[in-house]
Amino acid sequence: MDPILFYGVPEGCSFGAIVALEWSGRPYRLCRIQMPGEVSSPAYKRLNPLGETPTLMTADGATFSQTQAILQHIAATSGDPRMGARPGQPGFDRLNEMLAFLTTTFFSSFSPLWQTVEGASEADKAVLIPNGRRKVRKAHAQLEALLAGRDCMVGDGPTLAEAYFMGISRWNDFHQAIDPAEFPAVQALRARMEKDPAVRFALAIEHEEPAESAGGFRGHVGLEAVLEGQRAPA
Ligand SMILES: N[C@@H](CCC(=O)N[C@@H](CS)C(=O)NCC(=O)O)C(=O)O
Repeated sequence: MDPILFYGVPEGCSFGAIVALEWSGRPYRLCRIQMPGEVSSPAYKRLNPLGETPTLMTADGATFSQTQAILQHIAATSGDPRMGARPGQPGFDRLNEMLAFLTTTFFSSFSPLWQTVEGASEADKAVLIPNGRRKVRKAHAQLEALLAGRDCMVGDGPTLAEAYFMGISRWNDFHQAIDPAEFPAVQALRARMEKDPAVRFALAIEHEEPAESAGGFRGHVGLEAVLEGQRAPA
């Protein structure tokens, strides 16, 4: 069985895992999960009790969540250099440093701003918006510092870190928390990565537009079909 990535739309943080799967060169399928709604349904929670995307179902039918774990699983099944360094190789600690920064600080800096579109009262918005903008600004300033003197986050890159970064950094387009020109290294990295065929593929998939895979994508599968398959006798 091909591994299946359950990715959230619209604008989900699963984006980086789609890019990584494209880079991996290995066969995979995708399952589209609507947020909010389907992501917290009892059906989806049979695969991921947290009610979040992404979730990966591996070739042997096991499921797990957390982007960092999913990215490292994809890396372990691929020899593509864009997966980044392996344990003991130069760049491994830097890759983990960047992935941890992006999946914690950078990701969560947008949380107050997302709360404002999830039914917050006007009084709550008055607190959440300035707090969110401050956090997004600080996270961008920290990423700018981490990129000082570099074109990529790790070595000559790009790596899994850039794949994940691309899914999160576009959230500023929606929230307009910062002017990207204030952080030129971050802006330049994003502009370079926008040309990457796997990034273009992931965007097309999210927007349900014609998407050209590097070869590994074997099509979409529905959530019900996956759950039916789990029920079927071996
Ligand atoms: N720590 C998780 C966070 C996953 C997460 O928050 N996913 C969001 C989409 S970006 C989600 O599924 N949200 C659904 C909801 O809040 O209803 C990871 O890194 O994978």
